[in-house]
Amino acid sequence: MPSTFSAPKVSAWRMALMNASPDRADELAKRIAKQGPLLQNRLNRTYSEGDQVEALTEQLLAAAVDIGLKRSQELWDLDLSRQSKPDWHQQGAVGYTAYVDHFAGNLRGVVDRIDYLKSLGVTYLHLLPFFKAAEGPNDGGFAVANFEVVEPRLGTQADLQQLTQALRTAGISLCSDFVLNHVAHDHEWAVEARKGNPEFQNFFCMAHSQAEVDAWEKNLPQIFPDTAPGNFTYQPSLKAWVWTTFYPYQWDLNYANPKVFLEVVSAMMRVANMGVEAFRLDSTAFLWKREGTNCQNQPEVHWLLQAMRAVMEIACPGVLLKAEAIMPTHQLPPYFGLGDTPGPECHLAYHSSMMAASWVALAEENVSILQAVMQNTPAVPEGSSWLTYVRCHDDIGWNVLRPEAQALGDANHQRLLKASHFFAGIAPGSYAQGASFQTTDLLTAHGTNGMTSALVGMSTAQTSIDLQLAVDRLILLQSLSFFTGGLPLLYMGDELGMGNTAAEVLESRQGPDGRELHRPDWQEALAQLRTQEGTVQHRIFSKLQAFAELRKSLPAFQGDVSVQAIESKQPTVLALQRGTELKGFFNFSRQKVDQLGDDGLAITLKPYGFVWLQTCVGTPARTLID
Ligand code: OTU
Repeated sequence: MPSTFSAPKVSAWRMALMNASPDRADELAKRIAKQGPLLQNRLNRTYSEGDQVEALTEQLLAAAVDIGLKRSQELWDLDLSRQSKPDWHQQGAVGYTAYVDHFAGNLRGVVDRIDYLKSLGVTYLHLLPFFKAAEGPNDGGFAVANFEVVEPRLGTQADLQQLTQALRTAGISLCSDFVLNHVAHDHEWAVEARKGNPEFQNFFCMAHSQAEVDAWEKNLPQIFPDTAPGNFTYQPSLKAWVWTTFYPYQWDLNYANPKVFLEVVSAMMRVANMGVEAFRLDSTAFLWKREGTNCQNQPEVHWLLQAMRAVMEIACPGVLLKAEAIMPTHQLPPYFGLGDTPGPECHLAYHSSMMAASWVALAEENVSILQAVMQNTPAVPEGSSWLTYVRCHDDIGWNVLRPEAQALGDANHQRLLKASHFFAGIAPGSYAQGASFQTTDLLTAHGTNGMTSALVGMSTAQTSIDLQLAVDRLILLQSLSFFTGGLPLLYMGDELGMGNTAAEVLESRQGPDGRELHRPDWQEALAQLRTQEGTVQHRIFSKLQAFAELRKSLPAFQGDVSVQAIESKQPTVLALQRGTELKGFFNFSRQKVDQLGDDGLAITLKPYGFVWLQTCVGTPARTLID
């Protein structure tokens, strides 16, 4: 514990409130009264030494008050209105995610695409990391060299300010990544650590002998086993092994040092004051290391996230927190605060196992794993939402489905292995053109890369019937995501059936990361086709618009309305009930099925067909869309 970290003699935040305008001071004091006890409690659980917690709490409150007082009038007012309507983000939400450069060149270019996003019904835009990244390879920006300075390649601070402003006017919240687990090896904390500064050495997790490394590694899985094997990287200047869960140039932060938490949360709040309205908390699961465990989803992770939420509720309560924990289904609910220590945590969480399971269902033409995932998915707390998606900038990770596969009798996860072969296009009868990620071994399933359109068979279609079936598959997956989610998220290009990154472009990209396969540049020619009837682009785009419209119009699509798997009479059909009045049926087979719903509903689904029904008591079921 560095000596500089001790409680100040006079409470800085109390002083600041005394000197502030009365309306802000009153409001901030109220929020502190409400959040303070929980904040203190979670920090006490995390950090054993009492005086450290007192100092940390003081400094977090001082930072929160400072941010609250500096918040622009517009953001301050937004906070107040959102506080009185905590479900502000729940009705008719549609998300879109893109790399700034691939989507629009730079931040200014994104401003020019706002009308396009609006026409798609988008209310939430997640731009992949746009703060200063490491020189050289940087994991698509996830090796962050500075949390607060915009990456010069993408724009300036002023550009960011203008973009958040323009998005807000259009009713779109900007979501920024906030990489919690690590910083780039050229972040100033890492630079200081390498120079020998002990205060900053204590910002990182390190092992001091090969034996120590081996002891940890025994229990640790590998995220990039092929291109970045192991979880530690030897640093000659430190004579130590730095913990690097992901790439060697991404140094894991040491949250056992309370100063790290203080610095990270303070930086996040400063970014909130730039107008960012949501944070995607990258790699949340990995923050706490405990011997003898796989160092994922530890209780401290949830205590720290709840403490973070409490601080944000004081400084900027209109800002959303989104957990990126790519974990098995049963590990996800705790990120909403539904774990062993209940309490408000994240507003949003990726439903990664539902995403992966929907692809397995497509490959197998059988919904059993998907159905099991839905059965294991609890309702989320009021004011929160599942983020559902078909694809994103990462691979489809298969191993999150191991528990469901195993419970269904597939002890060795052969079904997951087969799905991965199917989408890599190496299984007989496969229509997919993806590629396996982080494994060259035909006996191991890890992940699969590829754009949706390539995975559903659009690029291999020989006939117009093939193409139609492929498009039907794409729409089926999106219809499930839009029916089930509180925040369905579209990945740039999927709304146009955009294909994999072109081979010559792939060659020009830095580094050997297989995920570049699904990181194509924007194709304006495809976008133009979306308004021409009869084109594939028009079909997909207009269907997504229709989903978005429906979600806006019906309260049953609020994010916190429960979604449950209901009995399906066919192994190829997933049947869902949303709230009391909506039902959805999704046929994952290339055969037409006559699915007899419960209540005597006679439903016929075409190959890869679906239907959303409104079933009010006493009136015949009404088809909303199919
Ligand atoms: C996240 O990924 C990001 O989405 C990736 O793009 C980054 O490479 C990574 O963090 C490091 O910052 O497990 O919860 O393809 O699904 O690495 C963190 C594998 C993660 C990703 C996985 C994921």
